[in-house]
Amino acid sequence: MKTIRKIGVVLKEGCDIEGGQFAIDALQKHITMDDVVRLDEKLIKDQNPLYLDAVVDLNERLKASVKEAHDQGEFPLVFGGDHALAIGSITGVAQKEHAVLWIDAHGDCNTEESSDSKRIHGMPLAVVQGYGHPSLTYLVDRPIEAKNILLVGIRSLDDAEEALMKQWGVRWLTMEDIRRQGLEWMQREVMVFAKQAKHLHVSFDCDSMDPMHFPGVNTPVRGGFVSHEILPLLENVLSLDTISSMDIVEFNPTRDPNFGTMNLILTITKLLETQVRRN
Ligand SMILES: [Mn+2]
Repeated sequence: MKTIRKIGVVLKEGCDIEGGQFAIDALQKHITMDDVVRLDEKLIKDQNPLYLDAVVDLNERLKASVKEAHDQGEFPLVFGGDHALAIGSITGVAQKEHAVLWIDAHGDCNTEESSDSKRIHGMPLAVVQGYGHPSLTYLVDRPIEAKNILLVGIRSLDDAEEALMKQWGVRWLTMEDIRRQGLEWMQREVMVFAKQAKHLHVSFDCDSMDPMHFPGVNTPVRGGFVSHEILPLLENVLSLDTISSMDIVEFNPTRDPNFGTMNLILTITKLLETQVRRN
């Protein structure tokens, strides 16, 4: 039985939207964190990408915490905080042939050149492949290969970002594909991908969900998943013994009046605890 190490990351500077900094406080009412990583506000400067030094410093410390957990045979479960933290949560565990399942409304494959907003939370999946600002890619010891990446739930890509994803050979399932081909098709595609992985990291962005029911996110996009579409998929994926780490990101409790997003995070955490205990 594996121990889960729960790591909270207090971070909103990757997206620069108010409210996300309270995510860990809100989650700690229900979840005991083993470690909490905070941004060093002294490092905040106007930079491109936005707040680069502060986000790099945070990811360096997060990477060390995740790596320590992983090296001790534990399962790092990282709560955020915006998606910029995936740079640390993935580089801390990445081994040869490491695969990443990225569940998100967005592609998060921008570089500081392609990005209009210059926000690092739109860049982590580029960075872990080794693309982007050198201060960010400096954290990458073992780039994730495009063939070992699958994005699911996509419905908002920037044009330049989409061109990069095509060029790199990253594969993604859009929400449109999923609606057209059906949930069973999605399940099959994801499980074929996940089952061939030697080591699997799951990055779950709460904005993959439909904001009508799950509004507690920084950058909502209409037309996302509902619970019964995503929970069976996660249950299957999390039951694989190759899954070795996960992050749950972009929770903004100030936009979650009925606790829809909060409750979903608690449900996924319980699901993971049950599945990891079984492995
Ligand atoms: Mn994201």
